Amino acid sequence: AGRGGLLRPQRNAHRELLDTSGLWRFQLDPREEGEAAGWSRALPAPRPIAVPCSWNDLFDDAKDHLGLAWYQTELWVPAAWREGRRVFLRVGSANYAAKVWVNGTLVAEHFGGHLPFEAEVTGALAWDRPNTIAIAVENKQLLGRVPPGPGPAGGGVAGIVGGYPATTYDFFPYAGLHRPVLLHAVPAATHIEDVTATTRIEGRDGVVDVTVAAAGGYAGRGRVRLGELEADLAFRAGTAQATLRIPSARFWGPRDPHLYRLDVTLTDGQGRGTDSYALDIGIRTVEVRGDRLLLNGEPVALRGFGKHEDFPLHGRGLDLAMWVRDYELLRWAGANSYRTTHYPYAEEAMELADRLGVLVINEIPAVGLNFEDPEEATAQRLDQALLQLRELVARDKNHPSTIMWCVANEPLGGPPLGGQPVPRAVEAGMRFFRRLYDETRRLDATRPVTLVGVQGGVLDWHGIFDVVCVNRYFGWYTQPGRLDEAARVLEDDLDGLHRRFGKPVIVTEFGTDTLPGVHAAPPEMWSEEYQVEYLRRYLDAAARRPFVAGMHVWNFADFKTGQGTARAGGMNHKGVFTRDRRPKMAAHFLRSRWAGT
Ligand code: GCB
Repeated sequence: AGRGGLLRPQRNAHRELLDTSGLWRFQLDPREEGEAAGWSRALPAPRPIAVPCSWNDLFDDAKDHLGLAWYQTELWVPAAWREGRRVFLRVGSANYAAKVWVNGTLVAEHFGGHLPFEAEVTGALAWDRPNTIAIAVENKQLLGRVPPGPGPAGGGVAGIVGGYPATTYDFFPYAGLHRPVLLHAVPAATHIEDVTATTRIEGRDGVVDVTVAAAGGYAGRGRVRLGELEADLAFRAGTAQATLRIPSARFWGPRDPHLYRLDVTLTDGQGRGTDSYALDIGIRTVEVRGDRLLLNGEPVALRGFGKHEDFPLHGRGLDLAMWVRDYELLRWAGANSYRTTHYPYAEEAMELADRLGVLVINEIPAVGLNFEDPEEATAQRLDQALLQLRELVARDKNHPSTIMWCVANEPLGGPPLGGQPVPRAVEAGMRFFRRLYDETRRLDATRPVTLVGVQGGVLDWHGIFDVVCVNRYFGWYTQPGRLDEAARVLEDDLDGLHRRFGKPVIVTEFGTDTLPGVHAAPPEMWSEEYQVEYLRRYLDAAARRPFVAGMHVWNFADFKTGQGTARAGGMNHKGVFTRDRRPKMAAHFLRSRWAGT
């Protein structure tokens, strides 16, 4: 709780948790009259809505509504929380901007659609009646936001985006309360605000460095336990550190995603616990050495996908069944990795990745950046990007599955697909990305940082980062229908990137729109055969190049987009699974390649 971090709330002997998920009341506010009219206390004409869930697929009149809308619920807070407790309200994700009221008192305001925020509400609560929680959310596509709305330069890749609703990116701008809203209570005297666990490998030993932050400048004692091991914590000005060494440790990785339970406890003068927090950690290292990406000191090759949080009706709302199925399908296909394209995913998804040994490139929502847009917009975006980066690292720093941070997807510094870069835009991007790179490393020096580049885009920016990630569509957007030629262009391109940067290269996107059931021999675009032959050529090219540290197919599954001429049925069809997770031929092909079956 509080400034220290974004620890996921948990229930234990000292902590309480109340999940408000369920049916809330809902009302669109297209004229933005609700705040002045007191809608934070009661909605004049509400209808029921599910939380968490996007609002767009639930009501016809809300489908393309990206303006203001109100959520409201009422609940009793347990009387036991009244004494000796501080109570916080935590919103898992409100896409994009949100204001939160408790019993008519404004308690929080937040920008950014995919990361949690919380506010202390102790003083705002009532104990003799139900409490009213109201959250106003809007997802306006504005120039200074991250992701930005369409600017004068258009933003995004013309012809693919720019449909309806207009966005700078190629996915539907789902809006609403996408993750659970929680109330949680911690001890009032002091409580654990943050825990940071970093791990090292020394010979066969695993070394865990733990930093704990406790509220109110806590200067007392505590302890940290890891299995049989235990260390004392002596707090000064609210922080304490300890190091634990596990002899002959089990190192976390896809083959053995072993997690150790780390228990942190604050203690009183008699050594009795006053607060505690438990964390499952994996002991592993990630490192770039020359042109190799190393996991636990060994070269690793990522096999997997770009994804979306996207499912019929739920939209981007947390769907645990979808996540469990998706991880099962990743395993089925023999994948070991994915990227959180193009925004941070649910904490539950990160927890599953830890447990199942899946390697995650964790990305902030910086998609659709165009450095030809006005300088003022770029300055606002930098602030938003930094904020989201800080929140993401605070939320996910302890997940062993997060092996890399990604600060942007396909920024433009000139026309895409091979146009001439615009020097002023290239320089603006250089300053922007250097700042993001430095800030990421300052927040977390234990993980490589990357940027995902667009085909034909600005190459200079990659020089700043630890790993060169590129999206490539030779054989689709260029060289259409000409797979052999596309493969030659790809190979030259990869070798050029290697010569220039000498770093590991990951092809973070490559794919073709594929309509299930459409067949063609010889393969033609949009057919299942074409997708297979395209993927085969890309994987073959990578297999011959040890500096290629990963191949992420675009996309895991078909996903909803805006309406436009390039997206039949309002969908991007580059999935190897359909939107309802049925395999196309390409899924079977990948399974035979990656899982060897
Ligand atoms: C890209 C974008 C992704 C799009 C994809 C496509 O490069 O990163 O968001 O969906 O291309 O299919 O055009």
